[in-house]
This record gives sequence, structure tokens and C-alpha cells, in this order.
Amino acid sequence: MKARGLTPQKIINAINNTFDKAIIASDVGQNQLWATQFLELGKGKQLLTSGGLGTMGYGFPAAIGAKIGNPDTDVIVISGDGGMQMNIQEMATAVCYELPITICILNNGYLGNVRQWQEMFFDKRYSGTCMRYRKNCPHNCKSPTDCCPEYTPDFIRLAESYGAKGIRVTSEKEIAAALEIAKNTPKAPTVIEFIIEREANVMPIVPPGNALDDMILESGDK
Ligand SMILES: Cc1ncc(C[n+]2csc(CCOP(=O)(O)OP(=O)(O)O)c2C)c(N)n1
Ligand SMILES: [Mg+2]
Repeated sequence: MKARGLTPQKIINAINNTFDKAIIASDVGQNQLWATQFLELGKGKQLLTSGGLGTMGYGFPAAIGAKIGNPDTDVIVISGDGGMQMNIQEMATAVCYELPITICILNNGYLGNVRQWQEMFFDKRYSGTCMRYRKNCPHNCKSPTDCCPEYTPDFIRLAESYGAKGIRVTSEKEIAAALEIAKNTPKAPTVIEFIIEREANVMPIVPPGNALDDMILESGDK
């Protein structure tokens, strides 16, 4: 399934509008950078993030702890499709303890942060970053095509297999309704899988080994 104009900014703006008061836990990667760029923090919204330590898998367990400690506050996870799989087994904990956490997965089908480096600084030689890779893929795949396999994994079926709710969002008009359902679901976590552009980049970025003066501000501005 192709992304239909869903951008991380639109998704995070909708989170801003849906939740006045919330604790948001980010994972690591592009999703984390977008979260820090677009979340409106301070007015009742707090962010838990591993920051520059960058421990993938942090977001979901952090949210479980936040929800147990703050049962009356909405708790939201913003994660990538890679990092979510590093502690996905904690879905069992969240279901057992009936924790109504909203889990927003920004699914680009890549370990996106690393893919962006491979695109910008290593001539787009993608290696080990595509979540839809199969042995018979073209050797020098430089972009996703219509032939790419479907989700790896199918997060909706995965959520449902644990007894959590799963909602897939592919277009902008579905974002707000999905967040409302998650917000109003008692006693169970809700996974919202947002299908975003596969090769969306986060700007600005500093090339490896360079000084802050060499920061690249816009895509294509090398
Ligand atoms: C435990 C761990 N392994 C590897 C990395 C290196 N790393 C940083 S970001 C990233 C990709 C994250 O991919 P995903 O979770 O899909 O998030 P996206 O960047 O696509 O939003 C990787 C592999 C890390 N920070 N932590
Ligand atoms: Mg990803």
C-alpha cells in the first residue's frame, strides 16, 4: 500500500490538537526528531525521550511506566516501525495491566534515520535498512517500487494478536478519528499505524564528521 500524503508533521499536529494534557514518549530515529520538532510541549504536554543516547526500543516501555505512574493522564508513544519491534513483547504487559496507551507508529518501511544517511552521504547505497527486503530484491535497490512486499510486520494483526486494538491510517482525513478512538478506548492499548512516505527526510542534518557550520538545511542543499 502506498502512502497517500501522510506527513509526520500532520500526524503530530493532530496529536497536539487531540490531547491538551499528555505524556508523550518518543522512540529513536526520524520519528524522534519529528516529535521534538513538531510537538507543542510545555502546555500540559511532556516528552520522555532518550535524546542523544538514542536507545531504540525506549519509547514503549517508557510509556508503560508513565501510564502506571500517571493513570489519569493520556500517554502516547511516537515510534518508528524498527524501534517498535525492539520491545514489542511489552504489548503483553500493557494488555495484562489494561493500560490504555496510544501507540503511534510512523511506518516508513525503513530504519529511516540510517537510510537517510545512506541516501545523503553514501550515494543511496541502501544496506540493511529496508524492512521489506527479500533475498530476491534487486541487488542495487535505490528506491521502493510497487513490487515491494507488504508490511513487515503487519502491525494491526500483531496488535490484535496480543488483544490490543489496531488501526491503520493511510490518509490525512483518517488521522483525527483514529486518535479519538485511541483516546477513548478504555483498558487496552491502541496501536495506530501511520503509513508515511517511505523516503521522507528530517532536516536540518549535519554530515558525519563535520562542524555545525556545515549543517544542511534543506533536502538537495548539499
Ligand atoms: C538499539 C539501537 N540499535 C541501533 C541504533 C541505530 N539507529 C538509530 S536510528 C535507527 C533507525 C530507526 O528506525 P525506525 O525505528 O524505523 O525509525 P525511523 O528512523 O524510520 O523513524 C537505527 C538503526 C540505535 N540507535 N539503537
Ligand atoms: Mg522506520
